[in-house]
Amino acid sequence: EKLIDQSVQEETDDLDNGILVPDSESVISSIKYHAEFTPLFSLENFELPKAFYATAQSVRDVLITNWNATYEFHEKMNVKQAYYLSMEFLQGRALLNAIGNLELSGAYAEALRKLGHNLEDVARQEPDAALGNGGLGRLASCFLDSLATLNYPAWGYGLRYKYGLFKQLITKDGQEEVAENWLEMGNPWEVPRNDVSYPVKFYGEVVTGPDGYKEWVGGEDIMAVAYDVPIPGYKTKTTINLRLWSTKVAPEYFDLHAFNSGDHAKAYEALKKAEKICYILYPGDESFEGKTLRLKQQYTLCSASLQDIIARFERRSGKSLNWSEFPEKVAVQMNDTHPTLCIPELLRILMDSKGLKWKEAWEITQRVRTSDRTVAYTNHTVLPEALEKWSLDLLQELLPRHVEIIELIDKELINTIIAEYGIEDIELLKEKLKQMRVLDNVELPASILESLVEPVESPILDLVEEAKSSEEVTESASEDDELKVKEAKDAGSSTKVTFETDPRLPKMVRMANLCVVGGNAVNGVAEIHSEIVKNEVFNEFYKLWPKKFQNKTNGVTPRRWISFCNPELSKIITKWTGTEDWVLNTEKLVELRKFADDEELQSEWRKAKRNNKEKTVSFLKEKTGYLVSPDAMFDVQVKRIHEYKRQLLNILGIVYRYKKMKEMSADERKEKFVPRVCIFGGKAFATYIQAKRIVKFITDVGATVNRDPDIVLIVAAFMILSTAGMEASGTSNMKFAMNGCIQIGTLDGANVEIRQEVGEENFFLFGAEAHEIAGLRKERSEGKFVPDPRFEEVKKYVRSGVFGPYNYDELMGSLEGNEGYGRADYFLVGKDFPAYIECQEEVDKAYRDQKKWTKMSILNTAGSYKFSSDRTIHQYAREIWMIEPLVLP
Ligand code: HBZ
Repeated sequence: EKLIDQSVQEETDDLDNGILVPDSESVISSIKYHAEFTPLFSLENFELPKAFYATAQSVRDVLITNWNATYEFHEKMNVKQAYYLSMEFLQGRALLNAIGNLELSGAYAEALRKLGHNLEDVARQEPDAALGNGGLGRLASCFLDSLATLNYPAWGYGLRYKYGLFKQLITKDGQEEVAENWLEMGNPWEVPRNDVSYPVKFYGEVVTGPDGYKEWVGGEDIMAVAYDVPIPGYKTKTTINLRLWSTKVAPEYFDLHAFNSGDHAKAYEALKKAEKICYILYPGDESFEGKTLRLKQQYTLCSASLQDIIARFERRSGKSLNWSEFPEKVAVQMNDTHPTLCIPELLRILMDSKGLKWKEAWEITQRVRTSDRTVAYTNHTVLPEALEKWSLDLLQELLPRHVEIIELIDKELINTIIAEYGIEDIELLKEKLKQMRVLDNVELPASILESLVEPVESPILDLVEEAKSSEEVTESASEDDELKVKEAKDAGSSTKVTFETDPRLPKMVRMANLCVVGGNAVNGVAEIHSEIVKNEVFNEFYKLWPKKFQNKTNGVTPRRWISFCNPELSKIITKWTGTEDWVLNTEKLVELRKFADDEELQSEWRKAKRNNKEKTVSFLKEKTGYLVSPDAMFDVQVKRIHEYKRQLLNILGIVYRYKKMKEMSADERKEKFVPRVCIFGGKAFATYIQAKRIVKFITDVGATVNRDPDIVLIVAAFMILSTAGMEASGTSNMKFAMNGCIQIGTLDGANVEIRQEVGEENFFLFGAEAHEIAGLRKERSEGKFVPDPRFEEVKKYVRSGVFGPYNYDELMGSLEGNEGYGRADYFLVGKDFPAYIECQEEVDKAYRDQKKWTKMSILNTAGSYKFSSDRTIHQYAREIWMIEPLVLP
């Protein structure tokens, strides 16, 4: 409460900053007003859920005022604006974040207290807006927070899924999924905009009009309707917009005739079809599923957003509309390939509705002439199975006009490749085309085939080649020879080139290639990842356009991920850095380094950590029934369950530890091991069988270990254990470092940079490095790998049935290369296992020295300054979008 009173004071002090800051009395009347006038609520019945909705509505009033002011200002200034297109925004709960950014936490806490409630309890009522799977979706949400905070003119565009990511139940059989109906009680943060809607077409056909323009006609139209979610910045009035599209039937498609004649099912068919599009977030993570519904979702996002962006451009330009200025006003960022269709969609609108020629439209889309960029692409994965490839047939059926445009883009690319590599070495050219084309397994366009000739055995040509490579050749002689070559060609001494396709395989569109060709910038999300993007995944494109490729190391918002979630530690940071400024300028965190050995800071630091652990203890008790000791080391891994993230390595390490403990006397145990609470958090994709087995395995180990009276160790997980080169970045690692957690991990993703910033001695590193992986896999597949006896021991132990009757043969077999597993231990768990458990022994040793441990912890927070999404957003703004901050007067 002291903390709250203090912040109330600070907030009242802010009144003259021009930021709207109500005091607690006006907050009370606003909450009361909404409690009375919001449907379902009444003042007499002011229970927790109702208190939440009335409180949220009252915060929304402030947000809308600021949103309107920001919107009007941006409209007037007409500067270049960035648009972040993402199929996912993992917003999570908004209440504490909104009042924190508005600096109203104190006023709201006090108001609610006077109304008989505690702010934290009220905030817990909010359903989780889980419109994302994991890192990619959460990154988008952190970016919005930074964009608003840094006063950038920018919007997010996404889809308003009725059901977010499934809820996870842990049963005796492992994970079960249940639908997450987050909108059940209504969403207090959104503003439905019935005045903003656009038609989105599927199917139909393309016709050419008398003037030569193409028109896409027939098919099915649906309507995309906007729902705006205001995104407040921290300590600024700037409130930007997250526009989420929902889908409904276009009025002309509701079959009133069928309804009137009693055929209700038929009447509602179109309605259901349209609404179905935004029903559910695809729960896939790092995997690609080529389903029609997903394609419809992607196109809805792209089409509605582009129509909206173009309408805004036209409106703001007014009479001085000039399409070539589009890249000076608009930057579109594609969050992975999911919104790739915005490239052909932009071209389609420019050509078919605005009357531009192909060349003009193409230049606007991927402008290379000036420094202004329109469309850019961020890659988040190097896993081949995650790269999107849509069937050309499916696209042809659903979006026939886009296929024509994609063919034009493919042709542009082919011409560029020919210009780069020439036609002399036809085999080389074919190879390049095969690797780089947007269309896969599709014959070359006839016009291009005609221009290519394949050399045949020709004495003249041979002679020329010979002469060219000999040093004595003179200019005139070579000119002479070229003439002969031309004559030889004209005389038909060469044959038409054929470009082999396989009729048994489907024709595909490679979305990542389309993004690289149509986009003006391509970036990875951590240094090591961007290097892999340049040197492996898109190496051919990198050779062609080296300047397109950039790195933008991810970041997370320090508001949500330290300031609001860890108030105790935040207070200490403010005290020792001497200012609250670190929340905006995380470089200030570096100041902490100076005091890392200071007894007083250390003791405050430990106390805050201890209190947080106690909160975690109550939380675990409530959620799992297990009571754990706050004295133990908490060992945490939270992320989607995936083989490459290697939760298996973690759990096998735990099993190994458990077995060793069982073999020891109590005294020996105490001496050798530090007590640990191991916590895993993460969802498995419902049909990813191996991931589900891992969940089952973790819960089985937990059940056994937790029941064991001998062992003071509870399994209920902070680690990046991925096979090196496979985790693009990781962002939980950043959150953990900010909060002073010491990490154990491989040299992968952003870990590389985190370790560099926090210092090698404050990061537990183990495992093979990215450049070794291919060789190790080869060795493995050739049967040359000799497993460590400790690895054999732990698998045998698991198979012996200590963790219950479940058959673990398949899970353990996958680490060995049993039949049926082509990719024997593809993720190299066996290879890294010994290094991992040895590294964990080092962790135990370090933990015993609490002074050293605390210092390591402080240095992690101090070194985490780089991983603020504010830094990331400034880089995108300056190096890709070319936009500048615009502070409201
Ligand atoms: O994006 C993650 C990466 O695994 C992680 O390393 C990185 O830090 C993060 C942000 O850059 N990727 C995802 O989260 N990917 C997805 O969630 C995903 C969702 C749907 C898909 C494919 C991937 O169809």
